[in-house]
Amino acid sequence: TETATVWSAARVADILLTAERTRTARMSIQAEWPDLDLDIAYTAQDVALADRLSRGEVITGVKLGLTSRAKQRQMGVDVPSVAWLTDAMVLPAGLPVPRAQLIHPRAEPEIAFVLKRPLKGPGVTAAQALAAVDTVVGAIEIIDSRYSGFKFTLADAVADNNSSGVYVTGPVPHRPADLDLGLEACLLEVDGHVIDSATGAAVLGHPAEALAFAANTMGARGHTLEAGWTVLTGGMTDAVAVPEGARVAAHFTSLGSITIAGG
Ligand code: OOG
Ligand code: MG
Repeated sequence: TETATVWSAARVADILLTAERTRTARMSIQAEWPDLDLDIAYTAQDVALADRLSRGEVITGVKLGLTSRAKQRQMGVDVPSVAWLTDAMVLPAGLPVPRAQLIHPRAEPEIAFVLKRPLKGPGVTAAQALAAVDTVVGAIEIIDSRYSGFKFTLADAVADNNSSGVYVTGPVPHRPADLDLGLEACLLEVDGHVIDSATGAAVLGHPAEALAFAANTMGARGHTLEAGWTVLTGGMTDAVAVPEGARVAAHFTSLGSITIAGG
């Protein structure tokens, strides 16, 4: 006789952390457990975070998911989401993609904020969010879904910490007041060929809207975005697969250039 599977947020977290550790992609969890909703998914995210912290990792910030039309179209999900960043996800500038840790890495250029003051929603506006920013930097995020073929629902992706992999931040910090972030452009290159481009306005109209969304969504769950944290505001363009031996670069108008070897 078959025992019915007992699903819970803790079980979802355990499945996805095991998939991450063993570099084994799996099918959508929501396909197996239709009751997996956004609430449970965010709880699974927090359970997984507690596990990461128990292994000695330290929170470095948060990352937005699916904040641009490009990403929403690519993934077939049109609702933004937020997830955790820890120091284990920091890729120091100049190092290659840590391919041995990842399943199927994809790169995406992002605009990132470093906070000088805590931010806690609900009710945080984009202007209030921007006033809490110390510096703006360019970033490349290397995402890595635990779902085969990056096929997932919104709840699946949230439970999977928004496909977190590693991230590298750029070399030219600016004060937010010195830039028009809606107009800050980025060229995405693979092996020297421009394959996509976007400006900051691709991110919810302005990256500060993504920061406000993060503060409000985390705030609804009782979490504060802390001073010193980095906030990745979400991929500006489609994410691109990072072939072995390739070189991916993001060139920003004011925020400098970041190059990552595919490993
Ligand atoms: C979900 C995570 C998305 C972003 O910047 O949109 C994300 C995915 O596309 O796998 O990090
Ligand atoms: Mg991203």
